[in-house]
Amino acid sequence: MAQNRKLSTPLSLDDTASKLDEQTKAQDLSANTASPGARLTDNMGHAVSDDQNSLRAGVRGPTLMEDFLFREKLHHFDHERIPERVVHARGAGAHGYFQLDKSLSAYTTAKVLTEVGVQTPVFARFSTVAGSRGSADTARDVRGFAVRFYTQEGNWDLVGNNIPVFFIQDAIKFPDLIHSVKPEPHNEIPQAASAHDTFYDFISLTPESMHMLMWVHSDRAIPRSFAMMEGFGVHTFRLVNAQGHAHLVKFHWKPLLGVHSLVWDEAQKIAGKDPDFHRRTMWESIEAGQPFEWELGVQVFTEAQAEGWDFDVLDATKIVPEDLVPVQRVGRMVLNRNPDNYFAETEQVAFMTTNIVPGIDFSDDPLLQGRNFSYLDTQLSRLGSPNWPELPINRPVNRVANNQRDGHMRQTVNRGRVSYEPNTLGGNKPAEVPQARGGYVSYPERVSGPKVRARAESFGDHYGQARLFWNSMTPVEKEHITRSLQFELSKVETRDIRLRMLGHLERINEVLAAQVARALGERPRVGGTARPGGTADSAAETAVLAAATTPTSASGRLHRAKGLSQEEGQPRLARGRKVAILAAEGVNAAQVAAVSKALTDAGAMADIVGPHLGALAEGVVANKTLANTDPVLYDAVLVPGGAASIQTLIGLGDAHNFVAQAYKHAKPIGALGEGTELLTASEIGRLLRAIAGPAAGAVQAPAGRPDAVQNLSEVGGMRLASGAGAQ
Ligand code: HDD
Repeated sequence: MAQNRKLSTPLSLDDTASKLDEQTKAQDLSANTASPGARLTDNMGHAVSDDQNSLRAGVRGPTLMEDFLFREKLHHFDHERIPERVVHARGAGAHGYFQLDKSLSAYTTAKVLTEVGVQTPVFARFSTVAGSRGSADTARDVRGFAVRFYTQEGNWDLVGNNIPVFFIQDAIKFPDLIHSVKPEPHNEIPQAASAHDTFYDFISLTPESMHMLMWVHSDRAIPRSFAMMEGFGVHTFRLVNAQGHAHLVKFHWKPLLGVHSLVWDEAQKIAGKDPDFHRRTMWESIEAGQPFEWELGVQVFTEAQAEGWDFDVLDATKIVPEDLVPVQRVGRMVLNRNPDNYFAETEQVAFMTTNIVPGIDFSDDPLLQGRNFSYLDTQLSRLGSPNWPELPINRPVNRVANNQRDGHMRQTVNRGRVSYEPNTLGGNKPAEVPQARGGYVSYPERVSGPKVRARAESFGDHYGQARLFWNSMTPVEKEHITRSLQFELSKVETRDIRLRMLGHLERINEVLAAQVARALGERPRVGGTARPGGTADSAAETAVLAAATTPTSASGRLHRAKGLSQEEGQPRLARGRKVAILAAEGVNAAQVAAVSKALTDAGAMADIVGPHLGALAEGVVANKTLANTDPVLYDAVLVPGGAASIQTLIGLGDAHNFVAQAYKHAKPIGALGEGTELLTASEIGRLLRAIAGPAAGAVQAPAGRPDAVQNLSEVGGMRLASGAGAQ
């Protein structure tokens, strides 16, 4: 443990790093883990005899200044908080590894992308953008998707998002964008929400944001789980091979569980019922031995290819459609270890876009170029000292050796008198590393041009890919985007801003704009397919909305692109899903056992939700109650039989609400044996009879949820359970 280190074993990065060369990052971090000792001491090592009372002059007298124990304890406490991140303040992280399956040596020299089978330790942090550190996980927002690879060639940080494009093209607009979305400065309202005037004031004056806006109004902005979202490096990066030849690349993370989302009403309710919903899901899943997993994908292309497209690959508001360049899957990231300490690891991790390794380089994307300044800069204000790279979570696993010295909170005890280069007194070490031996050399891109403040004309199409995205959505996805825009824009109080937004939507899709216009009480310019109230609530209107597409531009000549819809082509697994088993005393224990086993076998989790905690039948223990949990926290609900159990549940309003709300959110609801009686007694009984008939068993989820697990037989073998026939 650190406290027991002798001074003769200095905390030299040289020394620790050479040891770390043979260790994994996991071992590195645990070496810094302080477990509680047996003896209570202050920070100077003095044993404490009384931690209950401050030192006073008489039992009822004033506290004495000489109480160094009290003062030290309060001094530390008073300084425990550090500034939260100005964006992405709320996040959760996990450790794991990345393993390459397919070498990219044709394109890059980076060992992490060429050494097949090698496991590189990683730390990933997922975040919302706008909310502060204590805000709710399920706000409608972009999710940060930041991954650090602790490679043998230094740290490589892929600081991405779960959306492949961004609001702005030039980093000089980032402070304006963020000021507009953050709570308004006069009253600090609203928290973690973009549905307010300042955001749409800025957005409506920034047409380049329209493509991103379509994504944030889609279900991508309310993911079901971190494990069910894609990640994107967003920018075009460069890969450089051993011959010095460059290719351009976009990085992707593809979740093994597929891309799935909440529905908006559910997301809002979860924000109150369990603001930690996403971080809890990740924590519990990893603790249960179910890692979060993604495949790393790359789209590799040449400058010459890019020149042929009708959009600019340096423009971060554009994707490279997968139809033009397929995503090759080259490796897998497995997050399988929760942090030991949130502050030490998740809060103090300092990602930087400038953390790259030989063989990977930047492009001239002006957003990336600006980010390359911002991340280093922000760490100093957040972490307070230029020595933040010494923190265990930030330290690379390979050797660090240079002539940087001193500064606040310096941990390293550098030996010797040489801290400059060139020198003879220290054998001129540490010495520069030639490129052939792994020294970083920037790609010698030829650059010339007048010094200007101007946007390239090739960045000029702001609507083409917004249309491409819209056209690529399925009917239900289109309806969700429409409803989301109706919701957010109806909260904008300034009519002029709402009208400006409608003007942009008209350029994306007329029917979409008409639907939103009606919800805002405005006359649609075209179509008239919408009605007051705004939603497409008749079959005919839904059909019109679904069919509505618009010719696109800036799309590589595509009208629709694959990989954008999350309803099409995504695996729908029981794995990672959570089921509520509603039960009361006298529940059919055999059915509960069979269902629980089937769920566990399929990698799903289950809670037994009862009127109270504790035993309900032989071997059946409620771990949640109708009062302390809620259907919004589950993917499906199952009601096993047992006459006494069902009679109790039928008498409880909360049980009725439980199934009704699950139904409202289009979740599968299943019943076994007498369990059907609860469903028929509840207000959804009529509907359920219409859909499924009076028979027991799994009920098809109603439409309206593009990516719901479609029926209970897909949720961990419910069919098996009902087939077990233990009624
Ligand atoms: Fe950023 C944090 C992702 C544009 C400036 N950003 C931050 C994080 C993520 C991203 C995931 C959280 C990292 C963590 O978990 O600690 N940011 C993006 C993406 C962008 C982007 C994908 C566009 C493609 N960001 C962007 C711009 C700027 C910044 C244009 C400034 C010019 N971002 C920051 C920052 C943060 C940050 C202020 C806050 C905390 C931090 O860096 O460490 O420097």
